[in-house]
Amino acid sequence: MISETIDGIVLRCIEETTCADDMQKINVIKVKYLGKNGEITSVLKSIKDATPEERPKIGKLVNDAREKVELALSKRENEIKEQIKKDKLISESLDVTLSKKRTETGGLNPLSIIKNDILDIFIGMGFEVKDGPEIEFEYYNFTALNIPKDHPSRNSSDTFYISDDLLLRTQTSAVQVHVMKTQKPPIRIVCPGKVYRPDDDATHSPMFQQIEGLVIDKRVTLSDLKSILDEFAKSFFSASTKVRFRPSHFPFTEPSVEVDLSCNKCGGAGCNLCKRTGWIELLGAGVVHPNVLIECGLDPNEYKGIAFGIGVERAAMIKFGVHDMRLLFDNDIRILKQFR
Ligand code: 2U9
Repeated sequence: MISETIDGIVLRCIEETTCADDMQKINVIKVKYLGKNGEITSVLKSIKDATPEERPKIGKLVNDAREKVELALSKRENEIKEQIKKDKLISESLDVTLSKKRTETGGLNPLSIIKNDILDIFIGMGFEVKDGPEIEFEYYNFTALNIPKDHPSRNSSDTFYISDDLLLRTQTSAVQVHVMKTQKPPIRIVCPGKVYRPDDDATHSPMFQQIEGLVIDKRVTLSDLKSILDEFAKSFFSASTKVRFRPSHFPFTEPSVEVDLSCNKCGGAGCNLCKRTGWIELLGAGVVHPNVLIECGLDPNEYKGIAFGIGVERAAMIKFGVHDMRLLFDNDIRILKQFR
């Protein structure tokens, strides 16, 4: 009987489908039973030899068989796909409790750390940061700052000249001259940047960084300068730091002062850092010379100025206890790592 033959085929196909454990085997079974020359297809082909009454019965039997086989195959196919997904999830699972691999990261050079610290303190007091060219006219670097033609700092032993009137700036005060000539007071600026002088030893480098500050307003005095530098000293060292002014001379300020901070290591008692004096010299400062105001187009009877200057390398050496400036430029990772 043809129905028994078909039942047998369906049973075998379902058995093989249940045992198949990958998609390749499923495809082989599909071809074997449902393909062009497959077993179920062959039964359908035999319809041509059947009597007209038998034909619809055979057709129905084949269709039912095909339906059962297709259902079994698609069910198994889904099971296999589900299993593949589960296996993948297990093989690709992450152990989030594992400790991570250490990665080396870079860091700022200690000089940049100190420069940023200093700038932040002045920005907090309302100063604006301004920069300018490193190649400068001698007029902005010297003449406008009341530095006489015969001043030793103008000698080629103290300044890198590019031509008669062009040089590598020796101080960032030149930037402040540009600002004074173009901006109406009140002015409250700090000018950080590289400066160049032909010096080279443990405490001097041919290139170093300065931060020069300037305030121009109708009424600013030496006492305002003292308040600003007091505030700076307390933020830079500690709240108990004291500031003292000693008389000095700079052509661009009158009066001029050297500014000492009480030693942050011994608190003023005297130690090796402050050379037993209790004080550390960190800045130069003063009241802007009237000649500088006039040269920059300001009337000294209307406007006053106060100014100060800090060497960034010196500040870093003091803060980090480094005795040789060259260590800060050498880029030896073992040194630089200590100041992160
Ligand atoms: C203008 C007028 C005056 C800025 C000043 C100093 C004193 C000073 C040094 C600190 C250490 C340079 O890097 S260093 O060697 N600076 O002593 N700088 S008063 O005076 C100015 C600036 C701009 C128009």
